[in-house]
Amino acid sequence: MKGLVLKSTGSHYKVSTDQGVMECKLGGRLRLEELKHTNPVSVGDEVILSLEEGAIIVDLVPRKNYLIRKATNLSKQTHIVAANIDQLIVLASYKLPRTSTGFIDRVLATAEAYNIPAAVIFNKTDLLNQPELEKLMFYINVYASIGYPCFGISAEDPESIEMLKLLVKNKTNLFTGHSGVGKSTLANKIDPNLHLRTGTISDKFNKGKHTTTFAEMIPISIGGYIIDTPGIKEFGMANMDKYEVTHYFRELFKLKSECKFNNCLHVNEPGCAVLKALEENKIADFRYNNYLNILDTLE
Ligand SMILES: Nc1nc2c(ncn2[C@@H]2O[C@H](COP(=O)(O)OP(=O)(O)O)[C@@H](O)[C@H]2O)c(=O)[nH]1
Ligand SMILES: [Mg+2]
Ligand SMILES: [Zn+2]
Repeated sequence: MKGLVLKSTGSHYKVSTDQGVMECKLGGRLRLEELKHTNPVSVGDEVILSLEEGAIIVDLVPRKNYLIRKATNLSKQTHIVAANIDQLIVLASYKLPRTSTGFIDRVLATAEAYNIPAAVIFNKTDLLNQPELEKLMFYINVYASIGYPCFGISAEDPESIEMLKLLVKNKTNLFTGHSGVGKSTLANKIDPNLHLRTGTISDKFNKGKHTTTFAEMIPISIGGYIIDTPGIKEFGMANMDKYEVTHYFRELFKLKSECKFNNCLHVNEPGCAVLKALEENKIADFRYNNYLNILDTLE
């Protein structure tokens, strides 16, 4: 029998099947994988169940994609955040709290690296005055021109919620973003039956803790799922090769073949098409600076 993993607590898995939701355990062969990953099976995984001796997950359907992070600072193990994600939604806000473009671009680059389509949504636009709205529009235009669905919304605005519903409907959506940007509030607006806890107290409590916090995949009434993930801070680009990073900034990748040297890092090389485009204002300074910052962390 096939099933879809909605939640894992480490030893037990909540699996949705034709016969309803079941509590399952992991079969022996899959448990061997625990050497590599703290959780060999994650939310979003399609699994094969055996019901002979209790409900046991005996196999895993190959994943379309998955997102990992390092389990702890010390261990070599990785933690699978979620699998088979249709869309990663970076929830940001211009103010209260301010989301840096550095954060947004790291998440977008990670999404590119893991083959996950991404969108950038700026919440809390109701808090902005005219000059702030104009600055936000600048960022929105940049992301939209690169090809990311991107718009500003406000949780109390019905039209905003309709736009958000269109974006998430019938997809498995991973919501990510700093604590306090409105992830839970918006999920509750998308599906008022959810009653997720809002406010930042519980999130603050989790901050800085390295114990594994598990994401949960929540079915929504309009079709599809929302995965609200903690632990976004650790979204790793740690193992990335410096030369790889260009591939994960779409607008840089497009220019790469025009650079004089094919191992160009676009820092100060002669004949660099990226530096030329930067000078001609064809790519955004902030995106380029965020690219350089990622390179720095890899050196
Ligand atoms: N002004 C304003 N406040 C919002 C908006 N969306 C959420 N909030 C508030 O921001 C706080 C954090 O929201 P929450 O959903 O818990 O954020 P999460 O940590 O990302 O899940 C709560 O007090 C919400 O009421 C919005 O669009 N505008
Ligand atoms: Mg929340
Ligand atoms: Zn170059």
